[in-house]
Amino acid sequence: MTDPISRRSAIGLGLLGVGSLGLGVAGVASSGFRSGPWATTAPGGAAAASWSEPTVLASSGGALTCELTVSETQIDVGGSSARMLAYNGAVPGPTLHLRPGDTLRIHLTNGLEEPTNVHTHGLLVSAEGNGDNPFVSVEPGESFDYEISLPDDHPHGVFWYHPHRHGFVADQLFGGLYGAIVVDEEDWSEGAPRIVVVSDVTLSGGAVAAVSDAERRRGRVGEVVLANGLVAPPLAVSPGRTERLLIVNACASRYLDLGGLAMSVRGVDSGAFIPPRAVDRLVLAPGNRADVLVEGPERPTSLVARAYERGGGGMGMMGAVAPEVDATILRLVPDASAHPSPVAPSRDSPRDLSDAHVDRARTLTFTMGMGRGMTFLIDGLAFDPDRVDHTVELDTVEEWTLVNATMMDHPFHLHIWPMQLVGHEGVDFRDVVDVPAGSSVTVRIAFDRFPGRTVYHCHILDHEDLGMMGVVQAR
Ligand SMILES: [Cu+2]
Repeated sequence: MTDPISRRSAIGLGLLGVGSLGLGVAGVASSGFRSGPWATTAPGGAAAASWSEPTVLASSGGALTCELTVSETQIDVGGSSARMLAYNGAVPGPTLHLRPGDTLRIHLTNGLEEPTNVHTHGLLVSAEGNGDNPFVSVEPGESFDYEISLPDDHPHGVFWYHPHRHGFVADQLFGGLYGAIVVDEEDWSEGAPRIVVVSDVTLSGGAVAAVSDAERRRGRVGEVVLANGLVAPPLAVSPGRTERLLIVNACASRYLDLGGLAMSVRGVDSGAFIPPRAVDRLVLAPGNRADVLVEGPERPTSLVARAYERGGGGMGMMGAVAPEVDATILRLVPDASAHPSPVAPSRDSPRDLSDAHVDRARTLTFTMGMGRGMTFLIDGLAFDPDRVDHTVELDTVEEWTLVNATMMDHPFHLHIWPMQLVGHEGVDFRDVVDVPAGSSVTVRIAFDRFPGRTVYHCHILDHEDLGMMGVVQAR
């Protein structure tokens, strides 16, 4: 391929726009990143594990039928062992490889002592019945059969799944429940894109640490950052060759302010960037995903996540929480014998809504206040699964202005329908749109299919569990 990394810029969350932010591209040492406490060694001082990726479950003949069993399990995490929550005994859970038009059938079995369910984050599918229905509750010891049909024109890219049972989401995700979904037309037997599921966790006494009320209000951040369940794993890459990384931010609250090397971003969330955007900084809010090309370096080079300021830390009512520190996500290690991942053709974005007729405009406002404990509200209301907050007409385009009237950033996730950022260079579709403290962001949404009822919410999952979620019905 031609060198895509000719123009340095940054892809941020809505306000950064394009322009050099001056981060170095030669790795941690020269770009001013501090090393996190787990940057190069695993807990206990053991050497970091070798690279590995989750098991792949691939569809065939138009369907993927699989079992996902949720249980508390002993997991090896960066050289130590801890009790975590797992899909099929692994953290992350298996990668689901699907094609447009496929039917995904998941037999979900709940081996926990609390309810759970599963959400296919970013998939353009029905939210009704046993589809991607966030109102399903699978009780302890019970099973549920999901059947999720992808349309023939489903966007290619990386998506993910995680629990979405209100009240338990942050605890279950932080405990280890997440996995990648990739939709494309490729045959991976000849080589596959690299899956990089990034998560964070705090371990204590051989288990996932309990979190304080202050951490819930702030949005919990784990001490250890994991890539595919590993601490700063080494990925062998051939110098000068292109490697394709499909990155998922599966952290419960942590923003990933990625840098340390030059990246060519082919897309974020459901949107494709054509041509790819050359950047040396890429910020992924919780729930965001990215399709990224990197070039094999001549020297070992780390992809790092800088500590990100998301506001609220100085608020007295938040209570004391430990500061976030920089972390190494993975290390690219030169190896001339390494096989580079194939780079699939660029995909189409959803229909550009820049010039679309807007049928209706709405404003949604996030607030926090003191009630019995701190309240996290949208339009003055806490989540009620029996209330419909907004009813939208099918086959219309709406413009939503998301107003953040608080002192903390809130990443806004709408299920089912992608949101196009208004007033941005190029076409930029997101499934999670960050709304920084004290600001607003405007998006356009085509409610062009999938009648039914689903949710929108803050993807700092503690905030969602605390009530920052609403219900939208399309009809
Ligand atoms: Cu929030």
